[in-house]
Amino acid sequence: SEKKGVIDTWIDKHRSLYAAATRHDFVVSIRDGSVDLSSFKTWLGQDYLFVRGFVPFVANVLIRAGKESGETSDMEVVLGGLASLNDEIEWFKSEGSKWGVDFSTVVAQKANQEYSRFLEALMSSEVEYSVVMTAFWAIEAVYQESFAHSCNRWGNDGFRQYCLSVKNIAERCLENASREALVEAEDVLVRVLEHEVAFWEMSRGGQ
Ligand code: HMH
Repeated sequence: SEKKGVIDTWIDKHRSLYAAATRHDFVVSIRDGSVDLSSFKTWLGQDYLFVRGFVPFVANVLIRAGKESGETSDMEVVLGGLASLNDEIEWFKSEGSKWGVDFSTVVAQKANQEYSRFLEALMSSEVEYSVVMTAFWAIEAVYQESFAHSCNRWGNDGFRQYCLSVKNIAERCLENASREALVEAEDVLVRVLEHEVAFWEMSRGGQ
């Protein structure tokens, strides 16, 4: 953690994309309270669907952490993440009823569908564990960083610590990864950031 790892090097290299994903106008508008209600409701419905698709992805990471990781603690970290997704779904449901968003009628928009397809592709056994862990970290870290100062759901210290644990797992795996896996992991990190930007754009667009 003191020495700069490969993930931080990549984040530096793709700094403007990382900033676009974590300091998007839509998130800033949630933070300062100026958010358009219909955009917020769109985000709520779309993110609820996203999380439902994210659960099988994390379950796949959990299975791989049990089978392929050299460290027993990897599985416990991922299990903690899966458990918090259970709370997250409950949180979405209560926000949905608070704001009058009926999730049963929400249909995934294009950016959401594309993000789901990307997650499905990552569930293939062809994709290396180090690459999957990098993607997993990036997906969680974008929300942690985005909401660090505005939403306790993702801004709390426990979630911050959990993201750091996932980052440490990814870093450890990347230290022993092949040249090809490193290229793929950087590409996957960039693609997560692009999907997150598209997700915020979609939310801001409303409907
Ligand atoms: C789009 N990315 C999106 N939604 C989420 N709930 C997360 C990441 C969780 O970290």
